[in-house]
Amino acid sequence: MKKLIKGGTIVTAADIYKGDILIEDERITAIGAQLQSSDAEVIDAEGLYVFPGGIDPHTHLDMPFGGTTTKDDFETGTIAAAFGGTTTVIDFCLTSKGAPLSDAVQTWHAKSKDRAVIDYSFHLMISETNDEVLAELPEIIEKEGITSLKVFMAYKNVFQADDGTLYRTLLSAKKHGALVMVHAENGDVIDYLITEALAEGNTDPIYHARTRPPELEGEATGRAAKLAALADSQLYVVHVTCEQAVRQIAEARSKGFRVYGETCPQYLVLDESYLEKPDFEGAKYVWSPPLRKPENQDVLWNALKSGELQTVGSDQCSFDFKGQKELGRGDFSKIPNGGPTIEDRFTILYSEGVRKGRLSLNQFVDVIATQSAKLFGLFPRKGTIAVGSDADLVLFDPNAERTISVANHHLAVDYSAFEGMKVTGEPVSVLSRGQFVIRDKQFVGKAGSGQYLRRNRFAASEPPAPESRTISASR
Ligand code: DUC
Ligand code: ZN
Ligand code: ZN
Ligand code: ZN
Repeated sequence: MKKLIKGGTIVTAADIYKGDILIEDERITAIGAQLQSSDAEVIDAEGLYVFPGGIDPHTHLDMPFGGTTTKDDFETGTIAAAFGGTTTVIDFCLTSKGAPLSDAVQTWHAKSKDRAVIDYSFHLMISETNDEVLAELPEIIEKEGITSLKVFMAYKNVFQADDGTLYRTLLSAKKHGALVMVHAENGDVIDYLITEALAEGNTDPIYHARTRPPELEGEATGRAAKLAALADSQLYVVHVTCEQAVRQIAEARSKGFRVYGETCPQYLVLDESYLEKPDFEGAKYVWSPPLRKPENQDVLWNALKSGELQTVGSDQCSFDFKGQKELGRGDFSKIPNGGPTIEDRFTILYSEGVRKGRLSLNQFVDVIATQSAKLFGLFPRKGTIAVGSDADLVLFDPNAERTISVANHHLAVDYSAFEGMKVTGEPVSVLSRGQFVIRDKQFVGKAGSGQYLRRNRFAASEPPAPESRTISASR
């Protein structure tokens, strides 16, 4: 069955225009003014924006962490994502030392296959670079289309890899066309600060932030950027929270290095003071890196606007307050890190970004979809509205007003990180490959209808302007 979306205002990262979109099967087959089709279902989009479906480059669904597992899985998580205007998620596949990478990938396929309601892909965590791993990697990149690798510079004795592992991953990624992602915090020093805080009896959630100061994010970001430059490879820094880290990324880019950065909605609109909420409620706001002082928010918005940061990921990683976050009562280091953000990423960026004049409509589409499609090998199939692209579309009412709350969200988790926040703009209908997943604000999709996406190899579509490609000794 064909569909004809009529009368909407089509917005891509480059254009804004009124037009009709014809969909046949899974793809867009025509875009134009006053399109006609005798055998298409007509969908009225008058008064609505038509955006490309959001791409969330950073989720943790059904992920074991800190002795428990995220409350939301590939079914509840992708349903909530769809309600929020996201049609593609790229989740982090965790690996275990000593086990084949392919085992981990199969585990992630099993978690997602019959559950996801929108399309999805995986990044692959690298925690060691011995001969077995380096031998298996090219095959995984080729066969699974997993063209992004994640290295943790923090979480000592859990996920943390050393600099040698990061460097060898960067070299291998360059050779095989992958993008290396880093969680950039100095895990060794954080480990010391946590031990010291607990020994002094400082056990409340606020000490999560005090033991992970922004200097240690800036330091690790700069270190990773310099290793990427030395390896002549490419680097993507996930969840950038602070000025110190933005500065390191901007400096590397100004020298022409392929260094990219992501921030998350929570760092744009929440701050460190949330960790001081009474009755242990601060635990709801424990992310790593932590929420920062409010002055960092302007730095992050400005970096999105200037293009120093390219993307916004949710870092969706939800744990119930009851029974899960509570594991850290009396010891902040045992609070599972992460929060529910997948459903609100798109609307918060529109409401706080576009409506408040911090981003143009085109910039909004760029950071919410297009840049992730380009960096992670999905463009132009995903991330834009063009003939031949997948019909992943969001029909968006720019004037709808709503209050974010656990009472109306679609996740399984028992709280909202943005409880009480008033937002303007809401997805009305969402299509994934030509099929409605959300129609008139109702879920009409099906578990298992999301497809696994094999992605193209990394290709720097717009390398930063090379000013000078020498590595400076200073940090
Ligand atoms: N940060 C979080 O907040 N959650 C899980 C992983 C991470 O790095
Ligand atoms: Zn992380
Ligand atoms: Zn994460
Ligand atoms: Zn997370």
